[in-house]
Amino acid sequence: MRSRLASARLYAILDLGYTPAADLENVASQLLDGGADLLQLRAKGHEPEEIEDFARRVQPLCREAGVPFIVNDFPDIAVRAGADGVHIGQDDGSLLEVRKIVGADMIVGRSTHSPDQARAAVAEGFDYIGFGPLFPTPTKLGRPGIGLENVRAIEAEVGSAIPLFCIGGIKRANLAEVVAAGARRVVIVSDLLTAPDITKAVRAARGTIAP
Ligand code: 3NM
Repeated sequence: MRSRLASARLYAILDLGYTPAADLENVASQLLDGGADLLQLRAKGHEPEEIEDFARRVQPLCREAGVPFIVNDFPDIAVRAGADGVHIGQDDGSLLEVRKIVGADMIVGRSTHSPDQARAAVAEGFDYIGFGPLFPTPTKLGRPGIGLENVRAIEAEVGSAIPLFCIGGIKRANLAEVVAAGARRVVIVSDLLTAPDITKAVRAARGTIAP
């Protein structure tokens, strides 16, 4: 699964803010069919018991597709659900604390919101980072956009050490511009989950980021 991470270009997130719980398997299958290279479950505001249930439902689909499955925020749930990794934010403790729960083999990713945070995550030893939000986004309210100015430099510096996924307000409509600014890997959430044909939307995005 680490080799899948190393070559990943498009990271999709199954976000319960957009996808009703009843549609999880269906939408996960569409994201996987379209060619998502990584899949995260993000269920802000749901109870841990519920999130574990969601994770147990999505995990087998990712496993069958050979796509790493990452759980947002909950290392213990990631372990119990048989996920391949966990993603944590800036306020969710240190890598060492997470490693005590998930062990040495699981993928652990970190959200970063500035070049300095990105450098710090590499120094700490995270397996990959999100870098954003590039643009303000309703999926993660309250953060200004970083913009595209730093993307090329941070991709050259940090992205050569660990996979760096640009995130936040990225859509098929601006993806070419994001790639032209130097992004090699991206996370796209709402633009894929709200597309009328999710599989087709993922395929189009995947083709733009890595033709
Ligand atoms: N994390 P969309 S931005 C989940 O900057 C998330 O760390 C961000 O969703 C960060 O593609 C973000 O709909 C939301 O803008 C991304």
